[in-house]
Amino acid sequence: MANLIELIFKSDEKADLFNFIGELRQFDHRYLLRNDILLAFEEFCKAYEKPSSYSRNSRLSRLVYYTQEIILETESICLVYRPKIAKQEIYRIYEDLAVEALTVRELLDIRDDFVDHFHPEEGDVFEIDLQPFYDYSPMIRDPKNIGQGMQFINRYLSSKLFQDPRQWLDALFGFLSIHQYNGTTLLINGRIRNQRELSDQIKDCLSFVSRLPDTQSYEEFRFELQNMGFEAGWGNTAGRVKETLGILDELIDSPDDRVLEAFLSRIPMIFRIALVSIHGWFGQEAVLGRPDTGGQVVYIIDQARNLEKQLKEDITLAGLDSLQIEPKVIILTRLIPNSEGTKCNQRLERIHGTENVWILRVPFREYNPNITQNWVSRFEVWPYLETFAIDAEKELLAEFQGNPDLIVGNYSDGNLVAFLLARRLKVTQFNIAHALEKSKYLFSNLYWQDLENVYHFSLQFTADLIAMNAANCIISSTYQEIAGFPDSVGQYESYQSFTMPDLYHVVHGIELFSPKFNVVPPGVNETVYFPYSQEENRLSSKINQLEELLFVNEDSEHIFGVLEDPKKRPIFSMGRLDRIKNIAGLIDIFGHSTELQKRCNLIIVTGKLSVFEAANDQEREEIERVYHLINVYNLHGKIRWLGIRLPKTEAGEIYRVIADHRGIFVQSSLFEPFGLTILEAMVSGLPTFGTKFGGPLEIIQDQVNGFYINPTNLEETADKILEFITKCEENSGFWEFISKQAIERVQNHYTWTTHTKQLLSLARVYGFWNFTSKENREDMLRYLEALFYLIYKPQAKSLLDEHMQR
Ligand code: UDP
Ligand code: LCN
Repeated sequence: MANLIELIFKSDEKADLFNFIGELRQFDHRYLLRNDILLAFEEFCKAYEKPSSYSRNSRLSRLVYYTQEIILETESICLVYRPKIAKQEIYRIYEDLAVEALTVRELLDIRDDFVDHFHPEEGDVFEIDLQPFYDYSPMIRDPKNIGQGMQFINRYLSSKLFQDPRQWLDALFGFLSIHQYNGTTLLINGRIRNQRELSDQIKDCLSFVSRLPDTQSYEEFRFELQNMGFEAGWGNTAGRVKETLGILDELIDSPDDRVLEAFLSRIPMIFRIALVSIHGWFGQEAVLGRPDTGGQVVYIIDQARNLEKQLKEDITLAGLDSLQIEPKVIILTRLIPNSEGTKCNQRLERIHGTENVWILRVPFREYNPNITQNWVSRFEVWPYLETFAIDAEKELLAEFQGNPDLIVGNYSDGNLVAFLLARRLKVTQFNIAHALEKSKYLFSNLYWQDLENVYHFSLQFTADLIAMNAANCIISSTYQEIAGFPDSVGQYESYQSFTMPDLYHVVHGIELFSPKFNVVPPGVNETVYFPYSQEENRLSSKINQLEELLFVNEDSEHIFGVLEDPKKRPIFSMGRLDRIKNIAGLIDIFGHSTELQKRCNLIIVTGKLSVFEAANDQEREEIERVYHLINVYNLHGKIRWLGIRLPKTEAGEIYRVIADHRGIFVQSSLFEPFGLTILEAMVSGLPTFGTKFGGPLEIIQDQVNGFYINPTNLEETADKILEFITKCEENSGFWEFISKQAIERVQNHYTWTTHTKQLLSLARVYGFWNFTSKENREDMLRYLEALFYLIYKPQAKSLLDEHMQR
């Protein structure tokens, strides 16, 4: 039993626990989540006149604080207690306060029973358990190191090199022998036949290059190196070759993780990368703000552009320029024949400002053209992915003229396709979630059958389980994405155990302590998003036009609202009209506070503002909700709503124009997996108020370089904004102070240069790890394939049948 519960039972707080359970029974629902539980505790403390110290410091308060959910059963309660990150305990407490610990299996049965889907007399439900596959791989121990897989693996591998040098040096030699580019051998040739010869030749080669001037070009001594057994790839100058061989020499003599990391980061083994992103409108112009089209597109284009830059730098430094190596990055997406004026019907499109970064669009097979010729919601793409992967494989091989060296999946659909491709091509697979829908929608798994009609979570969650377990490495933008906070569950953590009533139970869905997890945050495109004070870089010709657009212009089709006093401080927000983005919630916050309306205007940018333009019910409802709230609170004259899609550079300038007016940015999502708009606003110098649900909690440091809000608490949020505005009015430097802090936060922690360097290091380290450990993952991959064929495909088939009727 949990120590804490034991202590409560031994103290006079036992009676409090009894009374608190009584309080919980006053709720008219039986499944209580953390917010309900905290509210009930607040009520309990009031009703029982507890001192304020009790609600914070008592044992019961601690138990309540770390309890994630409570299910009220007829004669007992079932409590899910998360005493610390990535640890869950389950208890049943009976009316007489007898306690028993429950297993995950029992919890899943209780949840099924709650929704009347527990029928033991009909036999067990299929149980998915991936734990056995992780039993033999090394595991991180301390939760605070979750998400630092690369450091862990480097330490693990270097200790192996130390403990068992013979075997590991053989492996290292084997690894160095396999590298080539289009048939040209790199690094070492057949003159070096084993690790012992490698060791000897390194010393000879080091003494040879040490006699050369550091700046001497590799081309001038390449034949001497070749004779000693070394091919291109060690460096572009004598100095660089000396350094790289020196690091390898040190690694062989006294291995440690730092040296291993330094060495691997120099190995030229990545030249061709496929980034897979299927759903939405993937393009460079006029797509942001369209349904399913937001940060993921921005992220991938910026990442691809920076990858090319970094690969080129690495190739030059490795001394490979003379081999005419051209790194290539392909963003694989779907081609949409009815492209609505976008370029999404073009097969190939080069990314602006790059030499060899392409969008490659492959169409879904036709099936029912009413569906497949058009945009398909991300919740409905599932039936088309397997054949898409088969078709895309051929196109990728043709475009790359060979295999890619790395496949990176994005979002559930892209990750599944990455899995299918990586499996067939035997290439390292990386995953990026962007948003795991499971944590976005409350009870999405428990009520999946009711939601299936619209969301098809049975497919999405199965695809997630397959792809996240198959991936060699998972890139997350924040730590919380993996393992949450002390008081909230992480996005990946929510896949550890869950029930899909009548379909399956997941008793161990993902291993959070696996070194496959790596936190690598994204950056912002610094040529588009930069501080408002950098006058020299700003779009001076456009500023007046954007001022007019934001504050004055009247255009009934794309702009709603005329400001009574355009000089008031602007509160700004920009986002898609997705329900979770909660743009309407911001109107509610603003409408709720007359004081806020007195002192500020609200300016909102979304891709559209007419119900006739809505692409789906969610968008339509959100647009209607916004108009409704504007009328209910009578916000006319105080709000501007722009349904526009601006070219990228102008979208960046908008934040700066708002900053010129000493405005603020508010991001009011009900849940935000990461939140690129937060980075964009902060680096532009806007004091930013970000939702405390999700990624912004990690980007912003509250009161230091921005502010947290709970957008469901209208009054509290309005008060926080008002408090800031009052401080700015009382102290003319306060806005500038927070603005400066916000800029520094992004510039110091969120850059694409750091991101791509880390990503490429990961690609090398995980490539080496797979090679040297000879980790046999085939058993797990076979199990995952079984899930694909036996669960995913039948569900996809029934969705396809439904599509064929439309
Ligand atoms: N964006 C835009 N116009 C819009 C809505 C969004 O240009 O009407 C851009 C925004 O600047 C950001 C991205 O789309 O670059 C949204 O990314 P974020 O991570 O904030 O949210 P997502 O839409 O991915 O959930
Ligand atoms: C998807 C989201 O919803 C955002 O929170 C992220 O910032 C974006 O993807 C990029 O990863």
